[in-house]
Amino acid sequence: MKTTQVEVHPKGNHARVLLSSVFGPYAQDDKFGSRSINPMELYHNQVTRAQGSFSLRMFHRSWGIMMIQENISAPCSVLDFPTREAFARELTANHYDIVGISSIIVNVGKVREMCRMVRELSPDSVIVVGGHVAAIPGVDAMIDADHIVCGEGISWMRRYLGEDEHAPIRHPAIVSGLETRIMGIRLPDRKGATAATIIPSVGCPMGCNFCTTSAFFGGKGKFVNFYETGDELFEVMCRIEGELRVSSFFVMDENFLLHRTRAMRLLELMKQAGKSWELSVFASANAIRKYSMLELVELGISWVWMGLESPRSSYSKLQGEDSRQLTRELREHGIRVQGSTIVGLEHHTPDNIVEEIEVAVDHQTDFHQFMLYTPVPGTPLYKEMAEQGRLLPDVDFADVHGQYKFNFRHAAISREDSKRFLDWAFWRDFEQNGPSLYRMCQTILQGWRRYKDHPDARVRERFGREVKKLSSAYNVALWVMEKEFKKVNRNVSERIHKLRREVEAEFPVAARLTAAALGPLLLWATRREERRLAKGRTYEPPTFLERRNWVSAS
Ligand code: B12
Ligand code: SF4
Repeated sequence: MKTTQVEVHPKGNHARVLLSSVFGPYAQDDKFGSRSINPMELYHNQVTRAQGSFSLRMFHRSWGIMMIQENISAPCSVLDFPTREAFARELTANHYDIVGISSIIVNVGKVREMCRMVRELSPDSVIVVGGHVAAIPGVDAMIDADHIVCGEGISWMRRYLGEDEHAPIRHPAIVSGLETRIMGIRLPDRKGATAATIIPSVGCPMGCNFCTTSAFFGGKGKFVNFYETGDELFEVMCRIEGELRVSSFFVMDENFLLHRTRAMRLLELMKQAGKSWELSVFASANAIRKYSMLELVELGISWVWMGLESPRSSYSKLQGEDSRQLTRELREHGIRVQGSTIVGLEHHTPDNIVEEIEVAVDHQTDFHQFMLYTPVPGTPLYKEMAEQGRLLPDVDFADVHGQYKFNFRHAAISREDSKRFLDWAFWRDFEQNGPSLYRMCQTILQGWRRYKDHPDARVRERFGREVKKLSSAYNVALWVMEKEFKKVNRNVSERIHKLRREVEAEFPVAARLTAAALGPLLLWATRREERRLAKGRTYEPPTFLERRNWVSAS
């Protein structure tokens, strides 16, 4: 049953808890809802998927269950990315009073199977299902769970275990990405080399009608803040900086810059303590415009994920901003931009959609996510479409993720064409603008040139760190991209050549030497990767099993 308030578990915080994500493998078609086009990856799934061997490949842990584990005092295991066998093994090797399963909507078939397995292998366990899957209308009839939790899970689990739900949130030290691969090379998972993930809040008060995260955590005007103030956030970041030896943070907050007071206080503290941090953030255009470029740079904003939508759409977050101008400006200040464009909005037609995609591509962002306009269960848009009788029957939830085909009847575009336009958007962006890695190199160089002599040592240090990569490994990559891209678009290849020359003019010795020494090797690795991908090579994340408060469990 869907629950908000429940009785405390009879064993209170002595209950043993298993928290698991859904099982893999993911990047294959199977009866549980895995899909080859839906790998457990961010970039290759929805951003760089048309970029072949230049696509950025990496995995991200399931942060929701890591957050819950860190904030309960019960003995608790987190099992992340298990196989079905590993899940079965854990259920039988240990007795669990509570089995929590975390899932998003596409994976509801896996949740069903996992509930079945728990009933069979650990019949005394209480099954709790949380995450976005809980938003499916009638989900209780689809899965055999005891509790289905909508919304924020830390407070729910604390209540269920009889703990103080209002206690301060402890933030786990999370390495943001793992097993990064690009151009056929797997980068070493060195401590400190990858950003740490910080989650200041969940939800977003903007309440766009299609937005699933906003709807799930309360909708328009609502969200759940884990850290209200810049002081709290600074303290968490300092601790994690030390634990993971990082200076770079992936800030997982739907609209970080919207909370200006908190961000400006964070900046003040960073300045006082001389912190030269890099922050990757999600932010809407109107929130970005609340800051001067210098403020953004001083705050260490080095990557922004920004919704571009359509020049004709009615979403208030853009408010007539010239998002092309904003993108250009951000990049000129060394801030990488990841644009996000929705394909198949209500006003799109076969006649205007190509032009709208061209406008999106013309933003020349570093990265570009394209997504189909998708009514997702739990959102106002889904309700509206259901009321209008426009949801297509018989679309498997495993295919409702915005990277395949429409799940609703569009006024002007057919289901089949939705996929064609989406695929074309990814291709067009790649073909016109080149590999994202090349575009990032452009942004890094612009930032370095502008800020290398900046009076604030924190700023100089940050751009210095970034440009170090450009003068070595990235310049090797430029050499390879220039060669390989001739086959795709000669014009872009020439632009890459020009950039490489500029980099080599700035760093004549290091950049030239590394390109000459390592270029042929990287070219070989890139071509080998291209062949592997053509043969259907996919990547899967490793399984993690982590226990907390475990000793006291006996
Ligand atoms: C990191 C991430 C990923 C990672 C992997 C995550 C993982 N290990 O599963 C990657 C990049 C691989 C990924 C892939 C995909 N993702 Co994703 N992803 C995210 C992202 C950016 C952050 C998730 C997160 O950690 N949030 C912060 C934590 C704290 O929040 P949370 O996970 O929701 O958890 C809270 C509650 O939900 C609840 N809860 C969660 N689990 C449980 C379990 C129990 C027992 C309980 C009680 C409570 C509970 O408590 C938590 C704390 O409050 C979200 C966007 C977002 N802002 O959340 C999208 C998001 C979850 N992804 C989404 C989608 C659609 C996908 C993809 C299909 C790609 C795509 N086409 O968009 C693929 C699916 C891959 C697959 N095969 O399953 C959608 C889900 C939509 C939906 N309604 O189901 C989201 C919301 C993005 C969006 N706005 O559309 N994703
Ligand atoms: S601004 Fe972005 S995160 Fe916020 S509601 Fe709109 S789409 Fe969702």
